[in-house]
Amino acid sequence: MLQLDRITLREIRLRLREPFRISSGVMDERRILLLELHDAGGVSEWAECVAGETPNYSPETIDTAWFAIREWLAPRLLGKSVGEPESVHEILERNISGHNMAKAALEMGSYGLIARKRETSLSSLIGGQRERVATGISIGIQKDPEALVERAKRALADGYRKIKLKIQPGADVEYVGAVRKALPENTDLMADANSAYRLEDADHLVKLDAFGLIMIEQPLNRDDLVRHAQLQRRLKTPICLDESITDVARCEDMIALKSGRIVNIKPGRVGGFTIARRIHDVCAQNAIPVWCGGMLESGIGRAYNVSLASLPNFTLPGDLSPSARYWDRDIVTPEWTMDSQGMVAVPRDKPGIGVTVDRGRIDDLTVREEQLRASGA
Ligand code: OSB
Ligand code: MG
Repeated sequence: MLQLDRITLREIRLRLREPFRISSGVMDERRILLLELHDAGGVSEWAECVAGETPNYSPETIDTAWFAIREWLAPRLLGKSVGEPESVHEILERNISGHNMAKAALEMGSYGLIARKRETSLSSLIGGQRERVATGISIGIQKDPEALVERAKRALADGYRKIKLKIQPGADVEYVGAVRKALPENTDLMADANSAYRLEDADHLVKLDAFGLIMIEQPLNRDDLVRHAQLQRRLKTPICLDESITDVARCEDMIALKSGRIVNIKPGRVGGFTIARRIHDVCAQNAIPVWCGGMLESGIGRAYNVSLASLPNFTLPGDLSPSARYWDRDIVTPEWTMDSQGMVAVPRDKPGIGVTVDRGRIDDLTVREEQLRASGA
């Protein structure tokens, strides 16, 4: 049972150790929306909204999410009794379309809070099984192929089990080819285009087939399931969809149309754990491998992703890099670390999200704060 009597929204600013460039934009400082969910029984847990600063990856931003949570979503939970975290999705979904990242922050926070209340780990609450999850790195677009090769070599030496290279027109075949040549043949390499191409680029993208990539992520626009299917018929390399998969139906359509063969699951993009788990199950039934994507989360959002990635069909390494890949100092203790085999430990022996939030540091980083309470409270 869950009864939220207060939700604290905060915006913190956290500077990335280096700018992260993808085809649709560059980030150097993250504006992160954190939520603290307070249960009437006195227990609380933290959650993170993964919306970015600009609507390039998805239509949502930190500011639209803040508004949606305050105006429409949080009022549906505050002051009400909720039996199971599974019912939160439905409560938030009814007659409110979109705003998946805003919904996800509340929905996932409800799972975290219930785990904390039951003194069980988030991973066990959702049926996770792995003690450790395999980790990949996502490397942003670099100024030239040499710089990218240097990054990729370092990542391999660090132990990462999958290396993802961001690409865009003008920084693709030559860049990926240089990395392929410089790394051992058996290195799992992939590219992520973040929708930078059109179907007319198919002849060009076919050149990537020469590099034996384990997948190419989201080459075309999010709504282009039919075009992705046309492109997949031309490519040997499996297409993995990210931006396109916003709900279970979209995943079923991908399978029916053969628009892709692998799915990147980001719980924030699909509205939370309930749908993330349904997509995981649909994929498992259809022999579609899945992996957990990242949105440059702080240590709080990372905790949710690591727990999700402990489910059985997350068979490919996730974008779950350790804290030090992103930040000089994270906002949780212990910070997220990776061993030399590229594995991150799932905190299955700790209650709730499994990390302690550094409240003093968050206070220092907070630029805006708002308390949400049940109306009339
Ligand atoms: O497409 O996966 C993506 C970051 C921001 C927006 C979109 C994406 C990404 C990443 C980052 O690739 C992965 C990570 O968090 O390490
Ligand atoms: Mg992606």
